Amino acid sequence: MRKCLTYVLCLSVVTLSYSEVQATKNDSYFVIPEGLKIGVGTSSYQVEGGWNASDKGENVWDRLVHSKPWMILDETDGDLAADSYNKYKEDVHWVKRMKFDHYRISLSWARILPTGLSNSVSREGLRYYHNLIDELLANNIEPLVTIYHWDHPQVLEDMGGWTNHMMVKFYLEYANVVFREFGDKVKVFTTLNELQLFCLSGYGIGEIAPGKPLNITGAYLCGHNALKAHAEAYHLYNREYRSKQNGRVGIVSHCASYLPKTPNDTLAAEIAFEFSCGWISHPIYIGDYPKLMKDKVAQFSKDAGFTESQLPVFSPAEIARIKGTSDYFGMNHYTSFLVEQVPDSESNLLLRDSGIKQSYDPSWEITGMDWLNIVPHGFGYMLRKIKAKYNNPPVYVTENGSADNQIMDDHQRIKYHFLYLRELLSAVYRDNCNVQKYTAWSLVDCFEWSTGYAAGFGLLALNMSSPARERIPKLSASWFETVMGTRKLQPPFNSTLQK
Ligand SMILES: *[C@@H]1O[C@H](CO)[C@@H](O)[C@H](O)[C@H]1NC(C)=O
Ligand SMILES: *[C@@H]1O[C@H](CO)[C@@H](O)[C@H](O)[C@H]1NC(C)=O
Ligand SMILES: *[C@@H]1O[C@H](CO)[C@@H](O)[C@H](O)[C@H]1NC(C)=O
Ligand SMILES: *[C@@H]1O[C@H](CO)[C@@H](O)[C@H](O)[C@H]1NC(C)=O
Ligand SMILES: *[C@@H]1O[C@H](CO)[C@@H](O)[C@H](O)[C@H]1NC(C)=O
Ligand SMILES: CC(=O)N[C@H]1CO[C@H](CO)[C@@H](O)[C@@H]1O
Repeated sequence: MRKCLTYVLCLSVVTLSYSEVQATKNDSYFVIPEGLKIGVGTSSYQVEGGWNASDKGENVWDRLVHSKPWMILDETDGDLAADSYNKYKEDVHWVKRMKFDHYRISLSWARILPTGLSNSVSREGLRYYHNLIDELLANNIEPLVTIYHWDHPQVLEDMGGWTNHMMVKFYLEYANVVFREFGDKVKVFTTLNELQLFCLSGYGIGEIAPGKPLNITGAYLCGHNALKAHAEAYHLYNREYRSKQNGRVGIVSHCASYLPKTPNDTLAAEIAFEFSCGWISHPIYIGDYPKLMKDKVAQFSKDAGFTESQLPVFSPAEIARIKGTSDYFGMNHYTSFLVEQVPDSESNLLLRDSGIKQSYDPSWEITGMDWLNIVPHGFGYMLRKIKAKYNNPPVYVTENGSADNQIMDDHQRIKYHFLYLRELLSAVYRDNCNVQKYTAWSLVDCFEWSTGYAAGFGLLALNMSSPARERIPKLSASWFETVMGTRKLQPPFNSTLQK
């Protein structure tokens, strides 16, 4: 890729027009306010490696990559990944170097509980996470800890995993160990990451671990149990830990934006929202599954010859138990889609039941992942929608990032974060959206599930041909360092960080 010397020359490379930079007339919108913290994230299976270190148990990802390597685009695995199990100090060094406020990590269930259950807790597993968290705190970086990010123990999967209602109890035992061990140091916990994705892709389509193609029935069952597990963990924290530890507990929802293909079709956008983001946010913020979703699935099930709706039913007691179980609205947002209502939807598994078809606007710029278009206004749309629908909860954007194909001069990633952060700042200043955290995905190129290492989201690249897995900063790392150093959104530029 062509190097460019000044910001103006960069414009042609990143196709960021002058008017796009100027679009925010009010310059004070570029200042990052006191109450907005900016950080970066990774997750356990995607970076740690050490898959068989000490007494760690096997998890569903270990099983999938070893038994069905063809399910990963480049037939790679997370056995070594970024070797963060051994190189966590280097990761923290870089987070510090870029002056980020927080680092979002997740814990490996099978590393902490090798048998999946709480009767045997791994001392080595606990030690690793204590070391990592202590290193962050020593460097004045806030740890955001996700308890479950898709890598549960295989032994629990052998009992049905998230389709077994006992998973609620297994998860609660694990969460209890986590709160007890780490709650003195960690003040932000996330129970589950992107329930929609691990249920739809893991148990509906079966394209990620545990790789079970159980159709929408399996996905809804997974979601039902996972929502209950989340709520029980929240209540456990309230009952046993909150008064001493004084932290915040929430869940992270996958909220892509669905924009009406024709301006008058706002119902299509509403249906698509309720089937995706609303599937888990409605039970937590309003109570029960969204009515639109219940009605549509009931009708679809009937038409398909089922005697009952494929969407399980919560009892009134369960509805009450789940409602209100979140101290913040955790949101992962990457991109947007156009939606329209069609008689026979051939859309993805989830939207099929809704009669919605999704597509892209051909004018949107695509990135290294074909589903990921750069649509900053869709991000603002989602932030305002969450404010309006759920009474302006504190929002933590827990993931947001753009993919490339091992490009070091990642102008497009800088452009992405510039435009999305600018949109976020407008939502905060102009629309009074209560956004408190923004987290770039990801610190380092990592194992991107079924894509393997074929596309990286990292601000740092990895030398994959070296067993030492050296971290090499991309251009976006220095851009973020400047943004964080000045606490002001900066136009794209091009000086690279030195180690
Ligand atoms: C751990 O797995 C690696 C392959 O990733 C293998 O080479 C090594 O022998 C294993 N170690 C143990 C102790 O099983
Ligand atoms: C999934 O379920 C729907 C509704 O019953 C059915 O039309 C479809 O063929 C099923 N798909 C697979 C792959 O079984
Ligand atoms: C929206 O408007 C278009 C063009 O006027 C029309 O074809 C379409 O049927 C309308 N859709 C809805 C849902 O009203
Ligand atoms: C610019 O934004 C700041 C912060 O929200 C606000 O106080 C100020 O009034 C705005 N100025 C104009 C000209 O809109
Ligand atoms: C990656 O590692 C290999 C093997 O150690 C080394 O030859 C190569 O120079 C490294 N590449 C970079 C970009 O550091
Ligand atoms: C579809 C999607 O958003 N995928 C991303 C979700 O988040 C994980 C990290 O948890 C990324 O690796 C995926 O690419």
